[in-house]
Amino acid sequence: MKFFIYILALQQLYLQSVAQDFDFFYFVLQWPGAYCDSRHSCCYPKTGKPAADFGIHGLWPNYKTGGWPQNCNPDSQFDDLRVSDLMSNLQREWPTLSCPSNDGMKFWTHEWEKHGTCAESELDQHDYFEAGLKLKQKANLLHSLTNAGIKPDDKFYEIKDIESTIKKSIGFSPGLECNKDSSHNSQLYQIYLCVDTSASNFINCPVMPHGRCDSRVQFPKF
Ligand code: U2P
Repeated sequence: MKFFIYILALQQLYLQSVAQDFDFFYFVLQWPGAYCDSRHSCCYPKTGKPAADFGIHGLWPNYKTGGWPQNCNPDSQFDDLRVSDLMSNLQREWPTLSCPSNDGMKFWTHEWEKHGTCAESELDQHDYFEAGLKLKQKANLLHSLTNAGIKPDDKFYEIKDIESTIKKSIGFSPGLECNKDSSHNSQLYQIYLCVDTSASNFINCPVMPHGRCDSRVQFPKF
């Protein structure tokens, strides 16, 4: 009998650990012009106005059936000492835009504690942030878009042209998310790229995020 209970307890432990697993990541980049030119407006980080480039929003573990795990390990808090070698890159590539103005710690803490802790089976804190930085470099989205004539100049572009340009460049279709500016124009806000569980290769999206984009969208200046 004791042996039976022991086996049941082991099985329970196993199920709990598997339940926290995930199938792929969304690597989410945000266009600062669209973040700022919307309902919530924005505040520049204390380190100054970010570059006119996509910034990292997050690297989010997801399930291929839809949905995602979050806040998986309350014992694993964000510790800036673990990413001290990445700090200037984080400030440049993963800038916070929320108000009031701050140095980014709050944003990275949120992303680590909500999302990163659900991928700890694959990446520790340092590797999680480093993976985000490497993926940003690998994607090089603004470069591909501007090369194809799609620029952040307040003009409107066909959503299918944005999609096909990114597909041509990274090999896989992105998910696109739009928001509305103060005149209710649909504008390009976030780009979702799907990434394997090692956080190093782009893959086909098992499930696409809901994007709310019109067929033509504005690419706002920043
Ligand atoms: O879409 C609104 C917020 O929901 C969270 N989100 C969305 C999609 C997904 O796959 N995973 C996920 O976490 C994001 O929350 P945040 O990380 O910003 O707290 C997103 O902003």
